[in-house]
Amino acid sequence: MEHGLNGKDDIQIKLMEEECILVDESDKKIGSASKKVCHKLENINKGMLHRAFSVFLFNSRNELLLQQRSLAKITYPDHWTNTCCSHPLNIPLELEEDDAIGVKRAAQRKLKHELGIESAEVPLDSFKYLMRIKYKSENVPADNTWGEHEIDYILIVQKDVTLNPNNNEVKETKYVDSQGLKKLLESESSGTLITPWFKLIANEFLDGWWNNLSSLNEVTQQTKIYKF
Ligand code: DMA
Ligand code: MN
Repeated sequence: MEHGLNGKDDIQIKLMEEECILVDESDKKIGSASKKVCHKLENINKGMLHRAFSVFLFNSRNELLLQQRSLAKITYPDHWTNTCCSHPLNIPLELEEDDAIGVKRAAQRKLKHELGIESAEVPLDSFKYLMRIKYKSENVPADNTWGEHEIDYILIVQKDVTLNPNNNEVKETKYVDSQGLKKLLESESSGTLITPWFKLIANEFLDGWWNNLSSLNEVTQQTKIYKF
């Protein structure tokens, strides 16, 4: 078995074959590569960058849905994070860039796959594309194999949905208000694991979005790519 996947979950190993979209620093498509190739630290260290998305789903009480990643996940197992993250794939429907529609289709696909949310509950026009954030994070689990280096599309949804989590993907879910989120972030010091991208977004952006859920146009910057 190849280095890095030895002993990992069979379903998650198979998902490493998904074909992601390689982009340059301006998010222009320059090719494609498997999820496995995209997340190998050795490739990230050579500058390989791919397209991703992060969904922040709020209910009608303005609470944010969080998930704890399953132990089976190859990158960042057991970590608490935002509602749903993944990658648009290198297929025509998910490559379409107008209004970030390809990324929204991918988000709809993964909300169903990870959390069991029916697509009818989150129609494409319920996603608001806000901005892109480029970031890099390395080496979790700490075996010098995996990392992230992405241009991450931020998608906001406010909907009351029915959850039916896939336990190969998700260990636990919970809704938090801003006080609940603060507590979770503080619990890192007592051993709670939190993904680096969620920490970054929570520190830099989230309050501004949360305070403007009914006027998201005021915080929307669709041509901007924040770089970290
Ligand atoms: C990758 O998420 C995307 C971001 C924004 C970190 P992931 O590791 O949860 O992807 P997948 O669900 O496809 O494994
Ligand atoms: Mn990624």
